[in-house]
Amino acid sequence: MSGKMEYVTCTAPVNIAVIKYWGKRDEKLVLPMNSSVSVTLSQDQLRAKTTIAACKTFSNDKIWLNGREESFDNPRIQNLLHEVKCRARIQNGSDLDQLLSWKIHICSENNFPTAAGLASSAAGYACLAFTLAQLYKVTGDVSDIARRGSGSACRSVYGGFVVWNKGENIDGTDSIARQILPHTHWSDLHILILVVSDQKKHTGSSEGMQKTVQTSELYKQRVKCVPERTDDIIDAIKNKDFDKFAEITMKDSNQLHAVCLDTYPPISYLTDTSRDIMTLVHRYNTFKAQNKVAYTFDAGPNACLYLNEADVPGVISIIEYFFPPTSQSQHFITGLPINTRA
Ligand code: 2P0
Repeated sequence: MSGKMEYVTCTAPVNIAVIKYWGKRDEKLVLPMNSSVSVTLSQDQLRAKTTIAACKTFSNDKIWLNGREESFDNPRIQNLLHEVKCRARIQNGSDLDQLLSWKIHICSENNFPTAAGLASSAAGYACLAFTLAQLYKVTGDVSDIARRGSGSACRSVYGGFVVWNKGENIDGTDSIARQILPHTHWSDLHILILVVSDQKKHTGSSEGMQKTVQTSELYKQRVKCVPERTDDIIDAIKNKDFDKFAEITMKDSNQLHAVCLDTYPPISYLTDTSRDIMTLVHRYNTFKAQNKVAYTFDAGPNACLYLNEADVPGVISIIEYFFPPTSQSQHFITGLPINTRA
């Protein structure tokens, strides 16, 4: 330690789920009702970057997100920080007592537009957990630390194809993410992100999933069928079986939005344009006599399309033909090779 100040900077990527996380069995520990599977995107194009400085002379903990100061009194941040510090004390004994007593300043920013409608909290909290772990010299898996910030963040700790096992333990120790395979396993798999609307979503994910668990009958059925679907998509990834991968991805996205609509009062994230994109993808796949493109939608109207690299130019030209950008619906289209985290 240098005496007066310590600082660390790290980056973390975005991930897009193909088996969706929706619903918690423990709100405080952020333990999910079902396991989920995702693909981590390349950090060249989409990433969060966090710098944390700890200083003897800082009088308060502070945090800035994309240049704006936010409240540090956020239970998710407090929970995450508490866990990292506990682990630091266990792993390092009294060596870090001085550093752990200093206040910290956190500065985090994303390199992608908010308009992209991506789960910025996943990259942001993964980055926060990883950077804090570096600062306090915590070793080992940090996915369960990231999970305390935002559930989906635990998947952004790893690159390539990732599963977040829901776990069985009540203390959440087995609710962790792990890499299924690195991005090199299926390096021609690409993602296109279509921005349908850059409006802020009306119902946040945390609130939405809580209402679904409380009120949806259909959700009980979803929880029963996700384990088999998770095993099947992991097999499809291992076998690079795009046809199967696409079918499961689209069915799971559709089921997520079905349980949202079955929530009372209903939650509706998709728009007419989202549904038009779904129709176009199915027509394209029918025309090609196999699944060439898969759509998936998170808690918003924007589409993420999975496809093989060879199909990217053709699919982009069809999308540009049917969905020309307008002042209301701008399009942010990018081809993203999957990659590992730095
Ligand atoms: C996912 N989503 O698996 C799903 C699909 C949105 C739809 O994970 O309450 O922001 O912070 O744990 O992680 C969004 O949920 O929710 C999410 P919290 P989070 O990517």
